[in-house]
Amino acid sequence: MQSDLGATLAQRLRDGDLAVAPAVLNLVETRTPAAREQTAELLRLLSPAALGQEPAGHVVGVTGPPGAGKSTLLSELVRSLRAQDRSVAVLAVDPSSRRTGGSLLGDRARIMVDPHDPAVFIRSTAAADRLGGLAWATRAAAQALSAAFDVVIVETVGVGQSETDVADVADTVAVIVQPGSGDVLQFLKSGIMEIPHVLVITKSDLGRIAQRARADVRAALRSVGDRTTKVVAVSSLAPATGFDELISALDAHRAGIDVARARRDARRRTAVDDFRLEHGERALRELGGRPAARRVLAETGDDLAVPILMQELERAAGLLDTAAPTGTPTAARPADVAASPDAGRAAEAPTAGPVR
Ligand SMILES: Nc1nc2c(ncn2[C@@H]2O[C@H](COP(=O)(O)OP(=O)(O)O)[C@@H](O)[C@H]2O)c(=O)[nH]1
Ligand SMILES: [Mg+2]
Repeated sequence: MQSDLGATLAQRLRDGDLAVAPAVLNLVETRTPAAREQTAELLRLLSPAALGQEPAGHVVGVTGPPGAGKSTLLSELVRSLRAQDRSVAVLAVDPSSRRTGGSLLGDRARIMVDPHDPAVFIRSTAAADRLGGLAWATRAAAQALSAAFDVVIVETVGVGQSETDVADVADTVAVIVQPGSGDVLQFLKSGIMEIPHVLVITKSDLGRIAQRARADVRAALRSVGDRTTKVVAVSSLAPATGFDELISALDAHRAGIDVARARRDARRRTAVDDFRLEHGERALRELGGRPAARRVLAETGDDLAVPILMQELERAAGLLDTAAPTGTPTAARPADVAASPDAGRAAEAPTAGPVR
């Protein structure tokens, strides 16, 4: 692997070269130590510390149960964004195995875009290598691509956990539901599901049932005291409706938040998660748990990339001190970690609960 690949790709993204997107995905999805090093360099060079500002792209998380209409909606959303002359990258995280049966899965659409449009990039990634949550590569890709694309959409499938996961990479989280999704309403009301920034009801062409869905969702949000989530109804079938309103709702959310601060907090959460995945729950406990990790990170700069934050945690945990004499009572063994970067990941048990 080219030893300055991360730097080369970072420079091309900084220059707004959208054609580099496939190479960026190939790099972040490669799991060799050399590739991980180049990915870290890529992220470091695209961090606000290096850029002097947050990458300008709007990262939008789109999540919802299978069959809700996400792919069909994204085809139309991409078209609408392109009509506004905004470049779009879509990173779709596919659940690689079909965990549930049922007719909803029988009729799946693909995201349809103009294959000759150089300002649109679409990539599906399997979520198989990550036990719960968003693939590490997808987070890295979203961060990197937001330096060049106007909008980066991260699509995940599920309800209950996926909107929480996607919140660590997205500025704005939109949850997609179709009319008659009683489970989503229950999740909202019971607090199992984090309240999204925008709630989208699909298939509004279905008429009465769609109108009732909108009223039910509004009532569910009110019942948990939410007054900020925008509820938008769309129909993705021709003639598509609601997409200007959807884009306005996404833009309005982002305009109303402190992006730098939200991203800083998300990068810190991600660094702690990555530390745990890499070195195991035990290493995190030795460090003093999440509160101690958060304290370590609170001392670091606001604008640092995740790999740098992770190094700070490793330093605090004594994991970077490879010269430590043998017999030093450290919980984690740097040599082992280096030899098998996935050891920590593989050792993690899947978290129970999320419905995907
Ligand atoms: N009537 C209607 N059907 C839709 C609409 N959007 C999607 N569908 C259908 O719903 C099914 C699932 O859509 P899909 O985009 O694959 O959902 P995903 O699993 O969430 O990606 C497909 O048969 C679509 O044709 C819509 O706006 N109106
Ligand atoms: Mg789909």
